[in-house]
Amino acid sequence: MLKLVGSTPSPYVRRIRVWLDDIDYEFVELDIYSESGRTALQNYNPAMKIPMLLDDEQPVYDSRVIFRYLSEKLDRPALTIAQENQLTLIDAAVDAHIILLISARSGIDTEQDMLLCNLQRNRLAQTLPVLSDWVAEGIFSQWEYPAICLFSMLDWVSFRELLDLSAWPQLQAFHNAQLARPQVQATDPR
Ligand SMILES: N[C@@H](CCC(=O)N[C@@H](CS)C(=O)NCC(=O)O)C(=O)O
Repeated sequence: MLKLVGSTPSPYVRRIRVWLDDIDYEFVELDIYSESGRTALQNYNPAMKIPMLLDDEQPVYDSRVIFRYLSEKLDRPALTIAQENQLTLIDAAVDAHIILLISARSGIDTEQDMLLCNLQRNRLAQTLPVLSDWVAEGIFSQWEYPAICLFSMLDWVSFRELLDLSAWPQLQAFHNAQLARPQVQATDPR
Protein backbone atom coordinates (compact mmCIF):
# COMPACT_ATOMS: atom_id res chain seq x y z
CA MET A 1 0.00 0.00 0.00
CA LEU A 2 1.27 3.46 -0.89
CA LYS A 3 1.45 5.91 1.99
CA LEU A 4 2.06 9.60 1.27
CA VAL A 5 3.22 11.67 4.24
CA GLY A 6 2.53 15.39 3.98
CA SER A 7 0.29 18.31 4.79
CA THR A 8 -2.60 19.85 2.89
CA PRO A 9 -1.08 23.34 2.39
CA SER A 10 2.35 22.18 1.16
CA PRO A 11 2.70 22.92 -2.58
CA TYR A 12 5.22 20.08 -2.88
CA VAL A 13 2.75 17.61 -1.41
CA ARG A 14 -0.24 18.92 -3.30
CA ARG A 15 1.41 18.44 -6.70
CA ILE A 16 1.78 14.73 -5.96
CA ARG A 17 -1.77 14.44 -4.64
CA VAL A 18 -3.28 16.16 -7.67
CA TRP A 19 -1.15 14.09 -10.04
CA LEU A 20 -2.06 10.81 -8.28
CA ASP A 21 -5.72 11.68 -8.83
CA ASP A 22 -7.47 8.30 -9.11
CA ILE A 23 -4.65 6.19 -7.61
CA ASP A 24 -5.44 4.57 -4.28
CA TYR A 25 -3.07 5.63 -1.45
CA GLU A 26 -3.15 6.49 2.22
CA PHE A 27 -2.55 10.15 3.03
CA VAL A 28 -0.79 10.68 6.37
CA GLU A 29 -1.41 14.31 7.26
CA LEU A 30 1.06 16.01 9.60
CA ASP A 31 1.35 19.49 11.03
CA ILE A 32 5.11 19.65 10.54
CA TYR A 33 5.50 22.70 12.79
CA SER A 34 3.75 21.17 15.82
CA GLU A 35 5.72 19.16 18.38
CA SER A 36 3.81 15.93 17.70
CA GLY A 37 4.08 16.49 13.94
CA ARG A 38 7.85 16.91 14.14
CA THR A 39 8.21 13.78 16.26
CA ALA A 40 6.21 11.80 13.71
CA LEU A 41 8.11 13.36 10.81
CA GLN A 42 11.53 12.37 12.13
CA ASN A 43 10.46 8.73 11.97
CA TYR A 44 9.38 9.11 8.35
CA ASN A 45 12.13 11.34 6.95
CA PRO A 46 15.39 12.35 8.69
CA ALA A 47 15.57 15.31 6.29
CA MET A 48 12.45 16.55 8.13
CA LYS A 49 10.71 17.46 4.90
CA ILE A 50 7.46 16.58 3.19
CA PRO A 51 6.37 14.94 1.00
CA MET A 52 7.77 11.50 1.63
CA LEU A 53 6.37 8.28 0.24
CA LEU A 54 6.35 4.83 1.75
CA ASP A 55 5.73 1.98 -0.66
CA ASP A 56 5.47 -0.90 1.82
CA GLU A 57 9.04 -0.86 3.26
CA GLN A 58 10.54 1.42 0.60
CA PRO A 59 10.87 5.08 1.67
CA VAL A 60 11.13 7.72 -1.04
CA TYR A 61 12.17 11.28 -0.16
CA ASP A 62 11.61 14.46 -2.19
CA SER A 63 8.74 15.19 -4.58
CA ARG A 64 10.96 14.89 -7.66
CA VAL A 65 12.17 11.45 -6.67
CA ILE A 66 8.64 10.45 -5.64
CA PHE A 67 7.41 11.52 -9.08
CA ARG A 68 10.15 9.50 -10.80
CA TYR A 69 9.56 6.46 -8.60
CA LEU A 70 5.79 6.50 -9.14
CA SER A 71 6.07 7.22 -12.87
CA GLU A 72 8.10 4.02 -13.21
CA LYS A 73 5.81 2.04 -10.93
CA LEU A 74 2.61 3.25 -12.60
CA ASP A 75 4.06 3.05 -16.10
CA ARG A 76 3.52 6.75 -16.73
CA PRO A 77 5.81 8.82 -19.01
CA ALA A 78 9.05 10.26 -17.62
CA LEU A 79 9.67 14.00 -17.76
CA THR A 80 11.63 15.46 -20.67
CA ILE A 81 14.64 17.68 -19.97
CA ALA A 82 12.54 20.72 -20.92
CA GLN A 83 9.94 19.68 -18.34
CA GLU A 84 12.67 19.07 -15.74
CA ASN A 85 13.84 22.65 -16.39
CA GLN A 86 10.27 23.93 -15.92
CA LEU A 87 10.17 22.14 -12.56
CA THR A 88 13.52 23.61 -11.56
CA LEU A 89 12.25 27.16 -12.07
CA ILE A 90 8.96 26.42 -10.31
CA ASP A 91 10.84 24.84 -7.39
CA ALA A 92 13.20 27.84 -7.23
CA ALA A 93 10.21 30.16 -6.91
CA VAL A 94 8.52 27.93 -4.31
CA ASP A 95 11.73 27.68 -2.26
CA ALA A 96 12.28 31.45 -2.41
CA HIS A 97 8.75 32.01 -1.08
CA ILE A 98 9.25 29.39 1.64
CA ILE A 99 12.49 31.07 2.81
CA LEU A 100 10.79 34.48 2.89
CA LEU A 101 7.80 33.03 4.77
CA ILE A 102 9.97 31.24 7.35
CA SER A 103 12.11 34.37 7.74
CA ALA A 104 9.02 36.48 8.43
CA ARG A 105 7.77 33.87 10.92
CA SER A 106 11.20 34.03 12.59
CA GLY A 107 10.77 37.74 13.19
CA ILE A 108 12.96 38.92 10.30
CA ASP A 109 11.82 42.02 8.43
CA THR A 110 11.92 40.53 4.92
CA GLU A 111 11.63 43.96 3.28
CA GLN A 112 15.04 45.03 4.57
CA ASP A 113 18.20 45.15 2.47
CA MET A 114 19.66 41.84 3.67
CA LEU A 115 21.51 39.16 1.69
CA LEU A 116 19.18 36.26 2.62
CA CYS A 117 16.06 38.16 1.52
CA ASN A 118 17.66 39.95 -1.42
CA LEU A 119 18.70 36.62 -2.93
CA GLN A 120 15.13 35.30 -2.70
CA ARG A 121 13.58 38.48 -4.13
CA ASN A 122 16.16 38.38 -6.92
CA ARG A 123 15.30 34.74 -7.64
CA LEU A 124 11.60 35.59 -7.82
CA ALA A 125 12.30 38.60 -10.04
CA GLN A 126 14.07 36.26 -12.45
CA THR A 127 11.81 33.19 -12.38
CA LEU A 128 8.29 34.67 -12.32
CA PRO A 129 8.60 36.54 -15.66
CA VAL A 130 9.93 33.38 -17.34
CA LEU A 131 7.06 31.29 -15.95
CA SER A 132 4.59 33.96 -17.04
CA ASP A 133 6.05 34.00 -20.57
CA TRP A 134 5.90 30.21 -20.71
CA VAL A 135 2.21 30.31 -19.77
CA ALA A 136 1.62 32.83 -22.59
CA GLU A 137 3.48 30.53 -25.01
CA GLY A 138 1.23 27.62 -24.05
CA ILE A 139 3.99 25.58 -22.38
CA PHE A 140 1.61 24.67 -19.52
CA SER A 141 -1.52 24.18 -21.65
CA GLN A 142 -1.63 20.42 -21.01
CA TRP A 143 -2.72 19.36 -17.53
CA GLU A 144 0.46 17.37 -16.99
CA TYR A 145 2.88 17.32 -14.07
CA PRO A 146 4.65 20.67 -14.79
CA ALA A 147 1.28 22.44 -15.07
CA ILE A 148 0.13 20.74 -11.86
CA CYS A 149 3.32 21.95 -10.12
CA LEU A 150 2.83 25.50 -11.39
CA PHE A 151 -0.78 25.50 -10.25
CA SER A 152 0.17 24.12 -6.81
CA MET A 153 2.68 26.93 -6.36
CA LEU A 154 0.28 29.68 -7.50
CA ASP A 155 -2.56 28.42 -5.36
CA TRP A 156 -0.26 28.23 -2.33
CA VAL A 157 1.16 31.76 -2.77
CA SER A 158 -2.42 33.08 -3.09
CA PHE A 159 -3.59 31.09 -0.08
CA ARG A 160 -0.67 32.35 2.03
CA GLU A 161 -0.98 35.85 0.54
CA LEU A 162 2.68 35.82 -0.47
CA LEU A 163 2.18 37.12 -4.00
CA ASP A 164 -0.47 39.34 -5.53
CA LEU A 165 -1.37 37.42 -8.65
CA SER A 166 -3.17 40.43 -10.14
CA ALA A 167 0.34 41.76 -10.90
CA TRP A 168 0.88 38.66 -13.05
CA PRO A 169 -2.12 38.43 -15.44
CA GLN A 170 -0.87 35.36 -17.33
CA LEU A 171 -0.18 33.45 -14.12
CA GLN A 172 -3.48 34.60 -12.63
CA ALA A 173 -5.45 33.49 -15.70
CA PHE A 174 -3.70 30.12 -15.65
CA HIS A 175 -4.46 29.73 -11.94
CA ASN A 176 -8.13 30.66 -12.35
CA ALA A 177 -8.55 28.30 -15.29
CA GLN A 178 -7.70 25.27 -13.13
CA LEU A 179 -9.87 25.99 -10.09
CA ALA A 180 -12.88 23.93 -11.19
CA ARG A 181 -10.87 20.74 -11.68
CA PRO A 182 -12.11 17.98 -9.34
CA GLN A 183 -8.57 17.02 -8.15
CA VAL A 184 -7.87 20.69 -7.43
CA GLN A 185 -11.04 21.05 -5.40
CA ALA A 186 -10.50 17.75 -3.58
CA THR A 187 -7.04 18.87 -2.39
CA ASP A 188 -7.86 22.52 -1.56
CA PRO A 189 -6.27 23.35 1.84
CA ARG A 190 -8.67 26.24 2.59
N1 LIG B 1 12.81 19.53 -2.60
C1 LIG B 1 11.76 19.09 -1.69
C2 LIG B 1 11.20 20.30 -0.96
C3 LIG B 1 10.16 19.90 0.06
C4 LIG B 1 9.88 21.03 1.04
O1 LIG B 1 10.60 22.04 1.13
N2 LIG B 1 8.81 20.84 1.80
C5 LIG B 1 8.50 21.79 2.87
C6 LIG B 1 7.00 21.92 3.01
S1 LIG B 1 6.31 22.77 1.62
C7 LIG B 1 9.03 21.25 4.17
O2 LIG B 1 8.96 20.06 4.40
N3 LIG B 1 9.55 22.12 5.02
C8 LIG B 1 9.99 21.75 6.32
C9 LIG B 1 11.32 22.34 6.69
O3 LIG B 1 12.00 22.88 5.80
O4 LIG B 1 11.66 22.28 7.86
C10 LIG B 1 10.68 18.35 -2.48
O5 LIG B 1 10.52 18.61 -3.68
O6 LIG B 1 10.00 17.49 -1.91
